[in-house]
Amino acid sequence: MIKLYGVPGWGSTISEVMLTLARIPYQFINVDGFDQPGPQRAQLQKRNPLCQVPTLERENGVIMTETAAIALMVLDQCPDLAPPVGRVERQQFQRLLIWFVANVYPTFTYADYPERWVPDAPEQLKKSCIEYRKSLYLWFDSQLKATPYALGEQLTLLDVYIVVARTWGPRQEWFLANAPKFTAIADKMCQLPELHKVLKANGII
Ligand SMILES: N[C@@H](CCC(=O)N[C@@H](CS)C(=O)NCC(=O)O)C(=O)O
Repeated sequence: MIKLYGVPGWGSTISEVMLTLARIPYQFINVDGFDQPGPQRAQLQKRNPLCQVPTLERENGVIMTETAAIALMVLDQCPDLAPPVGRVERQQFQRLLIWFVANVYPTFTYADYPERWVPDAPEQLKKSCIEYRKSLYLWFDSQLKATPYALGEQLTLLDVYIVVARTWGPRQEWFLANAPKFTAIADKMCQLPELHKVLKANGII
C-alpha cells in the first residue's frame, strides 16, 4: 500500500482527497512537527530533501512528491478525474493545475516561513506574499465555471485543490466575499458523501 506522509489539514490533504476519489488505498503517516528539527523531520527528509508534505512512498519504494505529479499519477489509474482528451476543458485543466502549483503554492513556501528567506524583514515578505496570493485567487476565480465544478459538470482533480485551499489563507471569509465560484465549488465538494471521512479527518468539514 502507498505510504502517505502528511499532517492533517496541510498539503497532504490534497493527495489524500485525490487518492480517495480514485479509490486508491493508502496508509497515512502523521509527521506533525516536521517543519522543526526532530525525528519527524528526519523521517521525511530521508524521503524528500525539500522536506515537504505530501510525500508518498509507493509499494515499490519509489518516492512521489508534488501534488501535480501525484495528480498525473492518479490520472494514470483513473482518467475520469480529468476532462477527456480532445475536449477544450482538458487544456484548461492542464493549465490551471500547473498554474496553481507554480504560482499559488510558492506563496505559502515564502509566507509560511518568511524568516528563512528574509531574516531582516520577515513580516514585510509575509505581507506581500499574502497580498500577491489574493490577486492570484481573483484571477483563478475568474477562470472557473462552477457549474457545479471548476470546469463544468465533471468533477476533476482541480476541484480538490479548491476544497483544501479554501481553508488556508486568506481564509474562508475572504473567499466568500471575493471568490464566489471558488467558494461554491468548495461547498459542493464538502457535500460529497465519498469525501466525508477524509475531509473530516483533515478538519475541512
Ligand atoms: N509544490 C509542492 C508544495 C508542497 C508544500 O509546500 N507543502 C507545504 C505544506 S502545505 C510544506 O510542506 N511546507 C513546508 C516547507 O516548505 O518547508 C506540492 O505541490 O506538493
